[in-house]
Amino acid sequence: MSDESLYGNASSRFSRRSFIAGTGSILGAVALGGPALAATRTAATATSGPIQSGAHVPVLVIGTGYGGSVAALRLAQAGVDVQMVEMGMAWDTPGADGKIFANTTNPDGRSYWLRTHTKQPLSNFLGFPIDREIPLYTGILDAEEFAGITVYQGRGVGGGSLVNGGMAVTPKRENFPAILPSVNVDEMYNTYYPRANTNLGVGLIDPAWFDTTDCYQYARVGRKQAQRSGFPFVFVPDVYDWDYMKQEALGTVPKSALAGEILYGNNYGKKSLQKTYIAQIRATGKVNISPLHKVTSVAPAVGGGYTVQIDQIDTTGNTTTTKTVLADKVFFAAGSVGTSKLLTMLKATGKLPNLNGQIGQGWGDNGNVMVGRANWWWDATGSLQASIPCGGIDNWAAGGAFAEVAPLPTGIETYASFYLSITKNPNRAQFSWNAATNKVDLSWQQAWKQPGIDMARSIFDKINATEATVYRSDLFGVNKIWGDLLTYHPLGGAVLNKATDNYGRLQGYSGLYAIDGSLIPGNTSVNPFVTITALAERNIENIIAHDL
Ligand code: FAE
Repeated sequence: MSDESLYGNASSRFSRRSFIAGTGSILGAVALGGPALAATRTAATATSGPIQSGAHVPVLVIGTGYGGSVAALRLAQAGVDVQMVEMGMAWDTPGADGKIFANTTNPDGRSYWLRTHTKQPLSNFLGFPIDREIPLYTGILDAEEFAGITVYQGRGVGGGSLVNGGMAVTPKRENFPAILPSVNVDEMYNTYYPRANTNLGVGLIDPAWFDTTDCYQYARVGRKQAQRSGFPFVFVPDVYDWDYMKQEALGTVPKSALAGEILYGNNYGKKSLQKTYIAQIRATGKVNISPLHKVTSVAPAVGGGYTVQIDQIDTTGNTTTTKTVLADKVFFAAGSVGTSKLLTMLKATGKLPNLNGQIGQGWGDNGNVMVGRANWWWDATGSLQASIPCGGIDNWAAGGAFAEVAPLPTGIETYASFYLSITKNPNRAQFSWNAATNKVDLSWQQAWKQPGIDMARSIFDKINATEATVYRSDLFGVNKIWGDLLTYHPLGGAVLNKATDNYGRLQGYSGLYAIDGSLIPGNTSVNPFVTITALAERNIENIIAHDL
């Protein structure tokens, strides 16, 4: 069966989809399709399956990433029926190759969100472009393009947890006040970070195994070279199941990290939200998730609550049905970009005019820049590379950069060391509504990456000098050293204690909340999802205590 037939047949895949279905959460025995929202306020028949037009729901959560999953779980545990609405797919059904997710080295329709051409973060190899044609499909990785920057995001039930490297890093305590100045540090480090780490299933690689396994030769080269230049190398926790990876190396289980899976999903081994928070959510029986449903509008309803417009889409992105539901409370958990775009549009178009002027502000790229270095032949990095990074170089205090030693799982020896750096880049952009295009723009400029590049160079110029090596210039174009046109870590746009109160309640409207990466003003000093999760745990506890 061709990729086209596999990943182009929207309606059959959609109808076969098994929804994560709870009970009692859709109050759906209502007149469908009519302008009868008022009548639905009395309707109360529980069903499962996709959310029904005309439903009246106590809580609607937009998005199923980290923030949305924490909110839904804690609300359900507090006895509240929750509807989660997710624009991406459920990712619970294998394709014709028997796998749910495509391999990083062989992208197909499953790999990209509504693109006919891949947009790989490493666009070139030996200078040659490696992007290729793929069928249009609601795939898992969105490479969303704004002026000057491509923002990579996960699409589907589980959000970014489906595509990320699983690096689960708690920032150093001394860095926290600069990350979220209005948040009590003791509470975060005594209660909410531990809670997030436990629920996410965070663990560390066995250092003895690290020292001997072929698949981390690249990271051992990274460690040796960092230390020879006087930089601390630190192990980085991850949500990958390290025991599973050991079995992959022994050949006793199907391979995932050792088969190069990461960017387009891990079929085994990684504890994405589907296996952690969302599994717990299912167990409550009080949460219903509607995949391939995109929220397009939220506005106050006559008589209280909010009218939410939702487009149900097929796997080519076309709207098949437009639904209107009434929600008493709405949680924006569509990710930094998704939440910011919605709120900026809703404020500018008069749907939520009382949102304050901080909406859309304070957006940053977590200082992401990528770079490769060419090693000498005696520093081979290995043809087998685990796709899950496990260590980084910490030069945050002295040089403003934390560099994850990243894999290049090409299956061949490249003699390359590859790094994703998180830097203290101070530049912040703003989302704004463009009435001419009916779209939200982001004011980022390509030149704004330069401080991040300079900070990353505080590490790699020194390593190159010590090792007598050079930068690779063939990975991001022809003669282009820095991967400076992208970010994996969008943060901000509805910043805590500015666009919201100190717990995520959106200013100007009661019953509307932001509870995702949009709350964090542009930088977390490390990879962000543990902080997003911990902050959501903190905020939802306060919201449940006071608002429900
Ligand atoms: P997110 O997880 O993005 O969830 C938002 C969800 O909302 C998505 O599922 C969207 O499809 C959905 N959505 C958006 N708009 C709508 C709408 N209008 N209607 C319905 N649904 C909507 O948000 N972070 C780390 O800490 N460690 C890593 O190793 C790491 N690696 C990464 C690698 C890659 C390739 C990428 C792309 C990201 C990586 N990240 C990593 C970042 C991390 O995944 C990201 O910060 C979090 O996923 C953000 O969590 P949120 O809850 O904010």
